[in-house]
Amino acid sequence: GRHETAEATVWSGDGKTQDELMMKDECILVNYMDEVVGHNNKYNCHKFAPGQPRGLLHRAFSVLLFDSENRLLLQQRARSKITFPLVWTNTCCSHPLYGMKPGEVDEPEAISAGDPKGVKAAAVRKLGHELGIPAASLDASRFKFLTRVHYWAVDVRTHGVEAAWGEHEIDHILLYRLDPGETLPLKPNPDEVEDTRWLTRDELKEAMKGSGEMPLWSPWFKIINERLLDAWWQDLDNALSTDKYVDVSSIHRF
Ligand code: DMA
Ligand code: MN
Repeated sequence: GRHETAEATVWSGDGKTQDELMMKDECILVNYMDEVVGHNNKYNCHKFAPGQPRGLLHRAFSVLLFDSENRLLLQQRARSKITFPLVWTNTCCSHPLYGMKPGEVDEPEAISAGDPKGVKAAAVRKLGHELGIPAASLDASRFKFLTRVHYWAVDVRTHGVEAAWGEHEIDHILLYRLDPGETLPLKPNPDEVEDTRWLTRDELKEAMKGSGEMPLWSPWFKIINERLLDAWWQDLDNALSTDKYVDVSSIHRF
């Protein structure tokens, strides 16, 4: 099948369905200080149900990939995603996982040093799995860890009496900028990504009004965009450094 083609070596989903990934992927459970307190599968972490009305707080990451003209790569999540299908969002969102080699569980010291290598390794892994970007074309040390965002959100489309799907995460924001003339090969994995677009700041503002062909947006990207990203992007547009936004100690709670 699809997973035995050459592309599959880039996508590397191991032939697993979204349901199987929900049971197999072990997310990292954290407390409000983003300290590791355990692990549990993606299914349990994202199930909003009596006894755990906001799921289980876990660690996540959001990649913002910009080209040298300061356009941001957006993705529309695949229709087969169990959580938040078909919504538009930032380049790549996922979770560092427990039990991976190389390891993806960062200790507080790595985060306060501004170099969470586990999260960066997970970002390389998922840029391959979701967008078909070969690991060899990425340099993990070029991810700029900016800050952390703590939020929860429910997918209202799945809101049932017994349970719903949602997110409750401390999200590590990673910025990656391409150099002038640098491009990355993209081959979106249809099990993960429905569509992609490179948008300027103004184009994104227009698109997020929701009246055009990109009507649905993820709750976390709406939060990140409104509260933080717009300021970062303004400085990218003005060729000012985003270094001043590196904040390894705060956890922004929205
Ligand atoms: C979860 O993303 C992470 C954030 C920041 C919402 P996801 O549901 O796309 O993760 P995955 O594709 O790895 O299941
Ligand atoms: Mn999550």
